[in-house]
Amino acid sequence: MNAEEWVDLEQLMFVEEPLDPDEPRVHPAWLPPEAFRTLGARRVLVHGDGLLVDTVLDEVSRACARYGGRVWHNPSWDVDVDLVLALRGAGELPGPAVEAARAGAGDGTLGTEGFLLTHAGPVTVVLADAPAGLLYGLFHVVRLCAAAFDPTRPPERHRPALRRRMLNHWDNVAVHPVMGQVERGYSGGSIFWQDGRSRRDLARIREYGRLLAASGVNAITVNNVNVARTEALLLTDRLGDVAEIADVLRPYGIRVHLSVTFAAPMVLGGLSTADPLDEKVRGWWAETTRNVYDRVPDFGGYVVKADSEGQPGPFTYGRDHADGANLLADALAPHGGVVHWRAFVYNHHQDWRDRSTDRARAAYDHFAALDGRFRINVILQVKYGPVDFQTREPVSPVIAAMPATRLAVELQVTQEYTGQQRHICHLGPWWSEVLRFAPWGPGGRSVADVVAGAAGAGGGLVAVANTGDDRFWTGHPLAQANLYSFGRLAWNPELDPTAVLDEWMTLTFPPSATADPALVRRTLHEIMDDSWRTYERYTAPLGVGFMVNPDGHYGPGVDGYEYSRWGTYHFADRDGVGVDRSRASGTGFAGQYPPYWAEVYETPETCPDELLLFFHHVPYRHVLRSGSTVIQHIYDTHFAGVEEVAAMRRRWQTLNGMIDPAVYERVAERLDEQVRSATEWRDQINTYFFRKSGVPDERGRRIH
Ligand code: GCV
Repeated sequence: MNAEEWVDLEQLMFVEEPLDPDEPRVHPAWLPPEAFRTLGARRVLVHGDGLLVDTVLDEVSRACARYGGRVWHNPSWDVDVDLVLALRGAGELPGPAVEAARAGAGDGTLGTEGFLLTHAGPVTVVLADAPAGLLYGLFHVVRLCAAAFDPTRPPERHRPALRRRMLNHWDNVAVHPVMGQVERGYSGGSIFWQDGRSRRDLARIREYGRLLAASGVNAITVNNVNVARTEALLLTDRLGDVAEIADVLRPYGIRVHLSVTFAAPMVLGGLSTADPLDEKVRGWWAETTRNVYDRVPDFGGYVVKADSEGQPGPFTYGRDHADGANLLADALAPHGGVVHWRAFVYNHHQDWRDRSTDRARAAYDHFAALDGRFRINVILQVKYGPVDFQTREPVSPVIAAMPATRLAVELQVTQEYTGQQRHICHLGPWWSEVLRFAPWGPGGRSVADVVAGAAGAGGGLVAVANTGDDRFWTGHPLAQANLYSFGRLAWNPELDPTAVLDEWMTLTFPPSATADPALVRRTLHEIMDDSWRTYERYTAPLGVGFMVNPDGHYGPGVDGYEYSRWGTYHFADRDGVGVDRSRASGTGFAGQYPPYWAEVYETPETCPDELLLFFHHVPYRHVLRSGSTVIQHIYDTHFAGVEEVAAMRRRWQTLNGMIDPAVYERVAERLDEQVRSATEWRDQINTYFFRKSGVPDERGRRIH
């Protein structure tokens, strides 16, 4: 390839001049025009009508205009085509779709979001029963590239395992004095709000909706779960701003939800109470919710953080969380909405001297006894671990404890505790581990099964978003892969996270626009596949968690939380480290699990190494199941982690000149910071434990 061709390809890959002058100049993430080349060169027939069918038509038309294909919409005559995208039940189907249906492949309902990909002779056929299915089918064709047009490819039927696949934005409308525009946001400002008002950058929001739909996300909240006064107004006076966002996201099958404050009847309605059993309060919520649906007919519902970290809730009135959640559920029920009630409730004014109180126990202690009391349209939203989005935690015991409640699991795509998008930390493997975990023991139902629920009636999967107004959406360009992986795993939790990463790479760095696709792919895999475990190696060891700088949660602060009120301690002394959460001698947290895991976690001998210090306080010379001692493991993993990050940086440098220079530079800068920060982590952790234990490194490496 000569230099001139390369420049052309580079422009195709990274569109600096959008087709539409109103479109924002941002990185196209996993939907660069080049990813549509195969589709866009084909003759395509779109059959059906409706808002989302128009979206399909628009996507296909743009691709065909760019790459020389042709598109027909509901033609009344026979046309020769390569691809048919057809809605069943929308009048007489085009010939190839009839043929595909006759072949039997089209039997059975595809649901509101499913689709079938099949072939009728040389023609590729996508069938769906509802417009959203057609849109997902289209993005599947894009993902598959040429493979979608292989007539020998067996028919594929796709339906999402989880009905609800939601992103929560912790975006503030007004800039918070401590948390800023986006709480725990590492990608610039909010795409929705700026300095107290709506940004009204609808082109950017539309582009976001498109990316989310292509990953499988179908719901979103647009404001922080910590709801301050300005944000509270989104429910009433500023509802127009919410309606505007909903209008833009609707063509991509994404429903808007709102985070609301439990105190809204007082803050907004001027009532003297927010007591969930008070008739005036109930009336206020019913009327307010009716108004919301008048403006946003497909409004999704409310997300609530109550009696948690200072947010108001039902405890003030001597009521419990079921009373609180049911109040909102009753207001939403006539309109088909749901309330996501968060289970992240704990005492954030703990006395560090008190070793009997255990923050890990809190969600189960608050909620397990309420099982069966929640309305059908309440979804209890449970963080994946019992503490707070750590790099490693056991799966929350709440997930197995509430068979009569709809549960959603909450993940954190924004990398609050996993390197804040300055570090490469591909989280797909971690989420996959969580989703595949079998809370009742190996071979039993998985976490994914629980959140899918019977006949799809579960609560689904939720994640805190990592996006902002940054040019690359996610600050670190490679953090886009986490957002993409979340959507794909929410669609199908059984997907192999490395295969999902591969999909993301193919779309984001299309082989047809990449100088050496094999090198790029291999290098990205080498850098990203194991990056979560690398991050784990150089940060808090063996599941003990935290050890972060309390001021912003970035970088090491081994004792940063040790004498604080937050309930996140490691209890390191000269003899050992870790939290005794056993039933026999500790806080009893291990006993919150069903018998299989309660037994496994109960003793240091049976507890998996990676969670040892989460469950047990052990001497430094305790021998792990791996054969190493705890102290030697700490030294070895911290030295290894930094070496791995240095290797990541060297590998990245081999891509210089191979990919979009802006992506290259941004990642290169952040890798410099990752090497610096990982080194700091290594030195502080190793030095801390060397000084506490007095045990030298067996290999005599430098510890300060
Ligand atoms: C939105 C953690 C974060 C908080 C966040 C909270 C939550 O504690 O540090 O910023 O608040 O989780 O999930 O509600």
